[in-house]
Amino acid sequence: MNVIALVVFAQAAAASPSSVIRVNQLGYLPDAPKVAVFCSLEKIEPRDFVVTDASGRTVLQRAVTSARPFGPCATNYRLDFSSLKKAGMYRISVGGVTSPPVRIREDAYVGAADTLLYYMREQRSGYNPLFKTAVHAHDGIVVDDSARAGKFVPVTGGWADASDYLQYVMTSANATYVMLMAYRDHPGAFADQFDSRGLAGKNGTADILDEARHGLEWLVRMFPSDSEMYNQLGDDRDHTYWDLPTTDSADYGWGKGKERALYPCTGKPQGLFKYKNRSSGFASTAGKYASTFALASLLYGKSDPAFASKLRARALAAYAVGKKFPGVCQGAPGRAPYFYEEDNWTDDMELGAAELYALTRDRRYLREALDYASREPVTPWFGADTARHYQWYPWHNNGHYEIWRVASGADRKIVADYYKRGLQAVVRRADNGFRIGIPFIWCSNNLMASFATQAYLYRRMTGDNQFREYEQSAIDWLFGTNPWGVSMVIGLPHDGTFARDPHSVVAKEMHVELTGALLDGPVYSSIYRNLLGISLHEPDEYAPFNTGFIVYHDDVGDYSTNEPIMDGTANLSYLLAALADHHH
Ligand SMILES: [Ca+2]
Ligand SMILES: [Ca+2]
Repeated sequence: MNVIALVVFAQAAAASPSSVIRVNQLGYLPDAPKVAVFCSLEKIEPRDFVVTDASGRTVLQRAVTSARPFGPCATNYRLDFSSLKKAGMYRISVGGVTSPPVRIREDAYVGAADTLLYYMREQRSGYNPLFKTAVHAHDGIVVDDSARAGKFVPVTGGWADASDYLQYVMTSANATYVMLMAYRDHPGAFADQFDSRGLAGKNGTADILDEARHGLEWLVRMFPSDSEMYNQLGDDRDHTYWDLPTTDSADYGWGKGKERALYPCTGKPQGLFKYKNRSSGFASTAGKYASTFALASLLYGKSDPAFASKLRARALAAYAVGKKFPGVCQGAPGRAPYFYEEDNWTDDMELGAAELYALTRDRRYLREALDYASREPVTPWFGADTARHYQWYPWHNNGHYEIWRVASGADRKIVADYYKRGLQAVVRRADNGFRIGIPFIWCSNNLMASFATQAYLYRRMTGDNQFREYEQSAIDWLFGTNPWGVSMVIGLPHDGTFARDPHSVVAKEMHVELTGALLDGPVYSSIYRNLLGISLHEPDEYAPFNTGFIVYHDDVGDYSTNEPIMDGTANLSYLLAALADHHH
């Protein structure tokens, strides 16, 4: 750090207030729980808080609710203004501190799920509407499989996974699945303002279906025959150069910028260099193909029967592969020790079986779905302190909800209780002022979104509101009720406080705002300190709030907390669509 930077750093620190009120910047639904959080770096004891309306009139005065300190907040109070239901713009004041604008609006979430799609379109491989040209158009060449190594397979398409350009069926199938599910349950939440290539202009199809179809077509290419199931495109040789997708010069052994390496599922540990994964079968990937294709086949039955018929056949074939080869097909490491370490597969087969039952009405699939569900009732990170990278994935198990949709009586109660057990395990850890009980491992925002989604699904399935405050706290956290006061989705809301320096070469070199991107989110400070090759490029504007057990940096150099993530962004689409559609 040079001397000038040190001076700027000192000034920024001196100017930072030591007490703040954090709010959900996107806004509060009139009938939802409404809580702001007061955080002070010092020990202080305010008594009442007041809410004033746009004309400055006091509309509510209440006692603060004390809470256990959390992270940098030595003093934490919850400011519960749930009784205020009238739409409007307000401010909250306590102890000489005033909040950012507080919005109460029926339509607080309208359009929010569509905003996520800006980032999805920006991440496209094949034709990319930001660059207005095809990117990564030559994929790919099979590696790591003695029978087919060296074979070219046309698999251009899909989405770059994050700010690197690797592509995974694991994350892409889940992203596609969740977008289809969001459209099925909340079609009214989505608009039609873009065409199938992602360019501005209506095409008669909801934009979320345009995006899901972009994913589906890539997934069909990645599972071209019953004996060829591909899992990953590219590896961390991608990280050698920090360049744009249009000029990606990664070299997979046959020249810079040529075809990328294509990894099949093999059922055996994989890794071309020093590190190996722990792959043991096909089912984690096969189950995801099956569920995504089966749900899509149902949705396209009327509008595109030929495509629906093809998807049905691929869904049945994928599920059969998963049955034959139980176990996980993990991400393949390259030269670094980081890879997607998915250790569970019964969740994926459960979801596949549930969707195949919905599609075929063959009761064998429902029985198998229930059997798989009983083998992992609770997604194991719920209630845990830590987990390996993407060890329990998807972050929440949509299979329980999908069984509930098609099952009856006692079976519906069984799967609702599975969700309840997971929610209880997180809530037991959430006695702090932010009511947050997730572990702050890498990609904590995905855990936050999935906890809220599971709580929402449980509430919808049972009418039981006992987790409602925690569901809302997780949503609020994502939109600014966190120690840093930062919305974790870029551009939501457009006048809010959100990341200006995400870890992204596209944002940096193209000078574009990555609207709609969900960031990785805060991590344990112990994780941040131990990551390889990580450093901040500028003074940390949030330094006073990075003194606790978790950290977040709005800095292009922090790939652990400030990198946008494709699957997390898509995963959030269901929850935001449901919140936009909250009367139904
Ligand atoms: Ca459209
Ligand atoms: Ca899994």
